[in-house]
Amino acid sequence: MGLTIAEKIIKNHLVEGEMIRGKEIALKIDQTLTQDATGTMAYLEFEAMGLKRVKTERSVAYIDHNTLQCGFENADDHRYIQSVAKKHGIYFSRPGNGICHQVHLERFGIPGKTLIGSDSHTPTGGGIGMLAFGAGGLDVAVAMGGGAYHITMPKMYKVNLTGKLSPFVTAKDVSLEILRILSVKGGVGAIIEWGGEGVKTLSVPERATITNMGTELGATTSIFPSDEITLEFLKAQGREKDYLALSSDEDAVYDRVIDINLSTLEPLIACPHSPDNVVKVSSLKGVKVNQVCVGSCTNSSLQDLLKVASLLKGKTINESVSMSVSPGSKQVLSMLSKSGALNDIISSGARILECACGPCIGMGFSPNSNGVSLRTFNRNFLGRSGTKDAGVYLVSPETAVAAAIFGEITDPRNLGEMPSIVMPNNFDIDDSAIITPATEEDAEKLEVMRGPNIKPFPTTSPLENELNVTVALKVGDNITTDHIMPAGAKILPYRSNIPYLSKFCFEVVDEEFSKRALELKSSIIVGGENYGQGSSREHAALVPLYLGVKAVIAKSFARIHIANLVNAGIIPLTFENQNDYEEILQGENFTLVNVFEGIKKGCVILKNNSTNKEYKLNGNFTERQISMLKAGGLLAYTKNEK
Ligand code: MIC
Ligand code: SF4
Repeated sequence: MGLTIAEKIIKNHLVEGEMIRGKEIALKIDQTLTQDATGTMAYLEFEAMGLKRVKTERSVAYIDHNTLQCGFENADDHRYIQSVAKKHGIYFSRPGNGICHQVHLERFGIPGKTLIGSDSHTPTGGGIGMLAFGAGGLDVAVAMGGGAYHITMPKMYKVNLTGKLSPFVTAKDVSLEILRILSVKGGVGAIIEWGGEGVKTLSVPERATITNMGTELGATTSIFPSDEITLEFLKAQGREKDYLALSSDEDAVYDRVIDINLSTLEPLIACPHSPDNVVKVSSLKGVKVNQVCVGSCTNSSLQDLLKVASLLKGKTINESVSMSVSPGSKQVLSMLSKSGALNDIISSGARILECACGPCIGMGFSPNSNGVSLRTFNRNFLGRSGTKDAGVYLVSPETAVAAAIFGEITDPRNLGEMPSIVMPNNFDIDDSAIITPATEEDAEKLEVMRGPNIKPFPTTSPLENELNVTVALKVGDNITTDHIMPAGAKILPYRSNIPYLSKFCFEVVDEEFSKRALELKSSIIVGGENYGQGSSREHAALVPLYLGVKAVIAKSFARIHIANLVNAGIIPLTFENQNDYEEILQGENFTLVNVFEGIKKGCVILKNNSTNKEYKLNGNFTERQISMLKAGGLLAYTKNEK
């Protein structure tokens, strides 16, 4: 039987298990990346494991999320990450060098290698044929220490592309189209492989836009073949030696095949508050726009920004719109500057922000009250922009420019002729903002610098067999990690301070939750479908752990979040009978009965302490996960194993 691209890479990296869909496998990880909002915790965890040096082929620590520095907190965390990286063999990408996924694609990604990153958009690397996964910080810490990465062997979906994109229709519209077809949970448990003759019409940055947004489908990862277009990209980055051709076998077996004809696609837009709320741009014609943001790891490549610059050239942004442009990397910004394109953007009245995540994670540039913001980003979850009543729409750079010029949602095809963009044969290569680690010998003498914002990791205790718990919160479907543990400029600086962060847990859903959970001491959360979708932030598990949450019971879970819960020692369980969701109410008191046997058998009993009614909850745990849960999480388990 032939293999898919992903199966070929998995086969080469398999250290445990068999490639049987639905079974647990363990993979050797070649590369890791972290960003600063999850990195501080990941490196604290790495240090707690007591290892001297990373054992990967390449590990890189990026600073791109927390760059506002409205106090000592972020600066201290950056200094901590820089010093810990230098000591332990990790490359350090300085603030200003760019967004982790963009820089990693440019400078480090290698076709056929495995990568895990403490950021859910790590699958961006699939744009050059890497098998790249988003993961919790603890999983990344373990991989840095040479440990394997455990996942459930995914199903394989293929998206078969035919035709060619028309002018003003872009890779972003392809991402939105697949979200329209599959929804935010349609990719759960699957790797999405992009193939078909249409693939040859897409550049590496365009492919990376698509693999980046595959995260919003809930997919395990997304991947493109590695072909002559990949080679061209690597050559332009001075890295042709990293090239490896990769394609699926003719007789590879896919669980589902989806056809998309690029020629018939139209400009699309995702409406508030979910990336799969997709309609045609033309159907929203005339909606007044207050803000336009171009950037993020989805759409900040040189190709994207050259298009933006050429469309803005000689034009002035509508007076009702405030526009920002955040280049994805220093390479992008300096090439825009040298080519003169930067001037076209500045002259139009757009504000240039630094090469970082910025508005995408609510780090400044929040919209006005009730504002309409069009963003080239990947997520428009409620409150993520920093303005709870704003309406955030996700669009392509072309649609963003059209709105900026006309002041209302406009089909970008109204902009006239699409100027042709000439991509340079060679990118500017300047790695001076990437600091290399110290040699093993020099590292001995180096001190790791910690600031007062770094608080200890929440203490975990071994699991108890009988748990008296109260439902601290009941929520509906598609709860995101932005609901559970919001980000934004006011809270992000405290990612290494769990007690402080805990005050904001579920704030957008229920302001009293944090106080209530802390008082209860031992609680559970009840959720609907796709609980924990979105980011990889393990804080969405560590904070509930700190607040005394012992288990989360949901109709279904998102992949990275369920792993983070187990890593934190919180038991994720699903309803055997989905109707039980209706019966279990907030405030009720229950007992989780005979938990040890339950998690082993895959069926835990939840008994209502007033009515004595029993509910069956499922949890399909591997031996390793059972040991982790019993130990009180992955860190305790890893220490016990030593
Ligand atoms: C995001 O886009 O939500 C983030 C911020 O990059 C997160 C990581 C984090 O919360 O630090 C992600 O995607 O994993
Ligand atoms: Fe940064 Fe936004 Fe990308 Fe997350 S999605 S890594 S916040 S740019």
